Amino acid sequence: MLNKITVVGAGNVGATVAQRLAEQELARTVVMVDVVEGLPQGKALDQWQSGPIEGFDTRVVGANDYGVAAGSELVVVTAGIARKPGMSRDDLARTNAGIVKQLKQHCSQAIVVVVSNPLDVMCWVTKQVTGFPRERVIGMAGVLDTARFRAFLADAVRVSVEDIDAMVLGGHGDTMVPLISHTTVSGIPVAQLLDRATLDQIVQRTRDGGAEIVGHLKTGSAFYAPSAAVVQMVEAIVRDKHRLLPCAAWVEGEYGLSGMYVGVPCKLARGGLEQIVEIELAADERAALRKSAEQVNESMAAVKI
Ligand code: 2OP
Repeated sequence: MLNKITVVGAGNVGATVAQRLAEQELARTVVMVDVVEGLPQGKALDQWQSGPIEGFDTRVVGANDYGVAAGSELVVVTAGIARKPGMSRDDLARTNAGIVKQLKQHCSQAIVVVVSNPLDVMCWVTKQVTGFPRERVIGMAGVLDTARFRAFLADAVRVSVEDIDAMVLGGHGDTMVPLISHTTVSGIPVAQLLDRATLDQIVQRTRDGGAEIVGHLKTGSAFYAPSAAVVQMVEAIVRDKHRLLPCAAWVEGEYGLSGMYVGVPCKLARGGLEQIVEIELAADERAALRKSAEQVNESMAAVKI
């Protein structure tokens, strides 16, 4: 276990991440930082008091400034402000950059897992502002998108979700790339079990996964699956598991792409991103990944920090 993990943001995603981290005892102390007075303190106290029932000794602490977060070995960034009418992308990036600056100052050695949207651009802002190497700035999206894909596939095939092995690459948005060619059900290629029309429907539902939930909640977005996805990545890092998971990583030539964050297969271990693993893709998947990366590039170009 680590000594200290900080979660920036005590909203639904942040607070659920903190609770899951504590339940898995991934750190001695989990710090939740949020600008709203009383919110992180109240939620942290409540979570800490669930320890005797859930059986964890992790201390959860809430704060409104980053002093308590000092020296964290790992930071999960869920905070950020949503774009409001009249706000430009630059306003958005600047405000989010302000959050990240605090991290650079107080947690200079931390591995940062970024969750805030727009995900791929926020990863880039974090890397730029902190100057941290790519090993220490990783984005969460692929694990979530893959979980949605696996859930829908398991439902269609009528098997356990545990039997579905899959990976979704690309940016976290409409252009994400579920890899049908590498999706198996207990080793059986999924195309042998589901017809093309069903697979296409599932791919589309995966792409719309976040929006489908916003459609139900109206004033909020998903947080149970996103927080589970973050904690799977954190666990891989803390326990040095060398897990191969789809994450947003800074590419330097892998898949023929450079200078952007995009979802690719990543090995996660104690140092953070250990390796981007290059695999053979079907021609349409490679083209889709390139298209997705172009879109991330356009979003990055539209932002000045
Ligand atoms: C999601 O996909 C909002 O990015 C979040 O649910």
